[in-house]
Amino acid sequence: MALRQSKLLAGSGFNQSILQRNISSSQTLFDKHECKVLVVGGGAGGCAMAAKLSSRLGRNKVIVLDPADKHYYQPMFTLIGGGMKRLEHSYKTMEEVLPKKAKWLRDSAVEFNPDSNTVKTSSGDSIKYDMLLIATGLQLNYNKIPGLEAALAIPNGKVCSIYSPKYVDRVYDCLRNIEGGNAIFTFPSSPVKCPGAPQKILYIAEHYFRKMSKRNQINVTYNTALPVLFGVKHYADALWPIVKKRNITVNTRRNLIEVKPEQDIAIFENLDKPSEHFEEKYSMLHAVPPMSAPDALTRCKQLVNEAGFVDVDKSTMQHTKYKNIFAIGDSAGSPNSKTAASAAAQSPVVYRNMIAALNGKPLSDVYDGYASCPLVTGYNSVILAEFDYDLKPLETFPIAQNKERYSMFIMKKDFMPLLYWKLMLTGYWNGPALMRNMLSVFKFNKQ
Ligand code: UQ1
Repeated sequence: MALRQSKLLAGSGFNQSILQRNISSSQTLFDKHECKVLVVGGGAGGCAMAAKLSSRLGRNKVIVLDPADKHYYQPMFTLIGGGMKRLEHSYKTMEEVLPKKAKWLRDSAVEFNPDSNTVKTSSGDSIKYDMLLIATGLQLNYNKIPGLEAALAIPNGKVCSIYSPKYVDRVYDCLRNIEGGNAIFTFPSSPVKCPGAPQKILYIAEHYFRKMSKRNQINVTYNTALPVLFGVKHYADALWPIVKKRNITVNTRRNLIEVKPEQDIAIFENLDKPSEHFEEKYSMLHAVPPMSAPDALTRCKQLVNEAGFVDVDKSTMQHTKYKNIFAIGDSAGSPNSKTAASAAAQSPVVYRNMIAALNGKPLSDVYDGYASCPLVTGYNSVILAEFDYDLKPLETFPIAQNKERYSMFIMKKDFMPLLYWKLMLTGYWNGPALMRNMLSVFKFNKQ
């Protein structure tokens, strides 16, 4: 609104600098921007790629489109839920993290027009690009579960969620407040970012209850829409004995469909027999929302696959139809697990392939589907799962990573945030492939 007003003032000659700005763009109410590369989304993937691309292409050749004022380090949210970190440790301002050589437009994409190489923003501006990188991430659809938003709005309530900065502080409150009864943890029937996270908070909570000597009064249940505990057998085989030993009830194919906050009841459906519903009374409910690519993206049918994610070649990350469009991170339709580590491993591939495409050269770089998930299993242990498109372990360290380890917990808690802020967002971290190759000389040691 303020922007629109100042444009009108400029038209009547009040403000010299705004006048110049308008002349340099257009004489209409809406700006027309042009750039070599447009990056939609300034999250982990978008920010890292903007750093790489703007350093190569020079000042103001790259535009980053993102309406947010804060950039959250989301892998910290499970630790915040467990009271190990604070929300204010998890973010920096967008201005601090976006590369100085790129131009930041604080606005959101509402319309993708890949046939005319333009993106329209919510304030009516249009951006014309030579190359487009889609890095929007996922949209959290808490509203898709009746009663859930109402339950999450109750002050000091029993329902919480690590997935949003709006709700993450409620998680530790719930852990502290529960005295007895059912603590229920969910995993939805949709693609999710960091599919290990719903389980990490389960293990942290269970450990917390033991530490506070209230575990005997609390039944701990994990209701997952998936048919498995974890998609990679090597790690699922390590996790099943942990849930058994810790007396956690795991129900697979069980999907949260409604919350009744007045009665503290959660309703689940059996995905193998949808007419079968279960009403479960909770003393605490950790809800993971269904997720999708953002609406602006899914509305553009030419860009997305059947699941609504950007239809890219899984090796090159280039759009299957539009050769000047690439995707990185959670909005990409490549069939990898959606984690920050995946975006890190995709970044050198996307970068080199985008530069090749800009120069009219064939694409030569290939993403192997690498994803990693530090499965936090309590207040001092992590199983570091790392795997590729074939769901085969692709591990960095010359130790058995399917065991709970304190060293990996320290890496997750103290080392990863530093690596993220200092190396990933600045475009220097390309995932652990180089480290893995160097450490592979010690692999004879591995059980
Ligand atoms: C990683 O690259 C990454 O992205 C920056 C994470 O997210 C924060 C991770 O959690 C992990 C484990 C990796 C992989 C890095 C190593 C050193 C194995």
